Amino acid sequence: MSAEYQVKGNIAVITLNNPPVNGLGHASRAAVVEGMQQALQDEAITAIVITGAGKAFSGGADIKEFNSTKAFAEPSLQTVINVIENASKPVIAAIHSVCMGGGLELALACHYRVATAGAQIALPEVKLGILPGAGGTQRLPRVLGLEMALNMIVSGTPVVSEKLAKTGLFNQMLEGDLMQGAIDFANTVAATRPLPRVRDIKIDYPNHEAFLQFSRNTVGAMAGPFPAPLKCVEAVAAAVTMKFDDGIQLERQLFLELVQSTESKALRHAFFGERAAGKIPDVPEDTPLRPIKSVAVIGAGTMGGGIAMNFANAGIPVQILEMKQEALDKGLATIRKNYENTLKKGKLTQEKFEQRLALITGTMSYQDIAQADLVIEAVFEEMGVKQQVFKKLDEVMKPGAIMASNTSTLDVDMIASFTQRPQDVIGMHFFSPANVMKLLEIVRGKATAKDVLATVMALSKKIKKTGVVSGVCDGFIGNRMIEQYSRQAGFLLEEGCTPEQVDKAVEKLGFAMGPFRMGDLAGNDIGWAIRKRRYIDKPLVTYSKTADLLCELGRYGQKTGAGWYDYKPGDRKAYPSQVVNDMIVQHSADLGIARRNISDQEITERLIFSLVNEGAHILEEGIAMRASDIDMVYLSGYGFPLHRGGPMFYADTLGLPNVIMAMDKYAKGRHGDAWKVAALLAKLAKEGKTFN
Ligand code: T1G
Repeated sequence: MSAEYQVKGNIAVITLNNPPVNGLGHASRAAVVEGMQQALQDEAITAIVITGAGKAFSGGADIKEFNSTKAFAEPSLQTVINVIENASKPVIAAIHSVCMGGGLELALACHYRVATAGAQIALPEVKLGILPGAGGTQRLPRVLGLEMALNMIVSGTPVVSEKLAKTGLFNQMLEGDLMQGAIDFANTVAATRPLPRVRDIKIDYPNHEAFLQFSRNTVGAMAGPFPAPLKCVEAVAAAVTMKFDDGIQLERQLFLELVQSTESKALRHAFFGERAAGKIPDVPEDTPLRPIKSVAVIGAGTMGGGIAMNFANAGIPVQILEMKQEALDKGLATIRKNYENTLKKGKLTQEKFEQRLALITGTMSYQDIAQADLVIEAVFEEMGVKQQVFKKLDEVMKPGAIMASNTSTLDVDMIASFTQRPQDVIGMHFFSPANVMKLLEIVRGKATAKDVLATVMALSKKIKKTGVVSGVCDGFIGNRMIEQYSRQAGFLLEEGCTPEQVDKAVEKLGFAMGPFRMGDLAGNDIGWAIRKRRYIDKPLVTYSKTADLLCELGRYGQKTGAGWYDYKPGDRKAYPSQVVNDMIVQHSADLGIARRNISDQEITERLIFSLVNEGAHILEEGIAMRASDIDMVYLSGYGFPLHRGGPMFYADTLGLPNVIMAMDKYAKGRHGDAWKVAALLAKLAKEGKTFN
């Protein structure tokens, strides 16, 4: 049963009980209606209290049901709401902890609402690409006023209950025991008639048109590819321009349009994907964690400094070990500057600024970090250097210390073999800038202990990262896939494209930055070093030479003032470069390639499907545990457009047979070997299935 019915004196109490957040799934909805009917038929009952068990009043409709018919199976949420609002006895919502989405809409249908402080109140549907679909856009403005309600609905941002204490949302803020307070309140209103209904509140907003037009303009400007925010404005507008029932009808129509949209399905996929990534099937959720009370970072460069900031931001003391005083001083100065910039922007209080700086110290002695619970090396990306570091760590670190490498591609098993305790070694691959990018690839070595893995996964949440587990392979998940993407980008240049054409094509798809602008930002010399290693390790894998020719010209990107594009001092804008375009045309001639016009569709298919195919290989090899993990890597670490849901989800929406048809076409062209369809992709397509 996912709602319990109790009687306390003359008060009926219906308690939602559908852990973890009392999602209003079909069983809960049916139980509430059953409880309401029982209370209304029982003459001894004078009032009804509805509340939630555990850590929430209710987190809203059960999003898991949206892709099935259960979400709308009777009793629908609308039916539950009508039963409550039209009840002949007063219904009181007793709110605590979390009251969101459909949970808040259910509370708004009650005649009264009481709450304890600290409850998160929100209509966050817009974050899932939908809008409140059970009356929230019509009732919330009636208790909060048009502006506050519209801000909450368009942003989806929670407001803590005490901040709403003086609004029409709550009849009373309770201290002490919520249930007792609610029952006492219920007894005081049991005889009150007529029953106050939110829908009967009149909204007096004379110049609402001007406000709504302003809202349309501002919301439209920031909504990007997502249709939901503007539809939220239209639904809320109905609260002041239409009769209540007409407004409800419009809200329902807009909700149904949005819930079927690809954008919303992508956002719901990302919501669950982020949570699924934290689950490791063979590591029990109650695995005891190793306490992480102090951290050490080796290397005070860009990565080391950024990594250290994550822990200071989470209130964990962190020591940075650097062997050269000058490098250490420079690294600490950069961290201070980063925090000063945040302080200047008003995104950090002076107190937090000082706290965080105080948590970061520097040292040049390995002995000083020996007692750290976790040490992360962020030294030069070369196995010999890693070997020296890990041998030293093995000597000095206390027993049980977790030793992590921030390597972006190297073999974590080999790194672990440099120590006598491979079970304590793991990969923690941060993405630059490490204090900003959400993605953390957690690389599980063959010997990595389960409690080490569980500890680092839990720590990723504490430092506000999206932790995704990867097995050991060259490039793990993200960089292994981006290699194929980069190969295709280079081949496209040789066959007829300019860097700008390729970038514009994927940016039109929604990427923040195409491959060539990204290379100029990150530094083209980084890819150059990796390719030099791969020419030796994998001589059969072909690459375009254009990127090497570019680096031989010293055009490493923004840091050298020139890359695939030209740059002007103090100006980060990328200007197409005649020098580069001439180099590319000459290279095509040297290869005897007749350059041709290439469509944006071919560009985006070759770039994205190369990611999808490599992702399928990664899945079938067990490097990634699930397709949504791969999507989370690309959404949180590589700027894949959120409204497309990640490469694997995007392929699902196109239909895998269509992906294979396109790949077969490209397999007939140059470097056709790059288009060998992964067995898993072929199997899923043949069976009419999807990755997710
Ligand atoms: N439906 C189904 N499962 C949900 C859920 C929901 N609404 N909310 C959370 N979960 C699961 C989540 O997947 C995870 O599962 C577990 O609960 C803990 O979540 C008609 C249509 C409520 C603030 O958008 O913001 O109502 O991984 O890790 O950090 O207008 O969850 O353990 O198996 O996030 O304590 C609107 C979304 C729905 C709220 C709790 N509501 N949820 O945060 O835990 S649409 C939302 C959250 C709707 C109506 C419309 C947060 C939370 P698992 P968690 P948390």
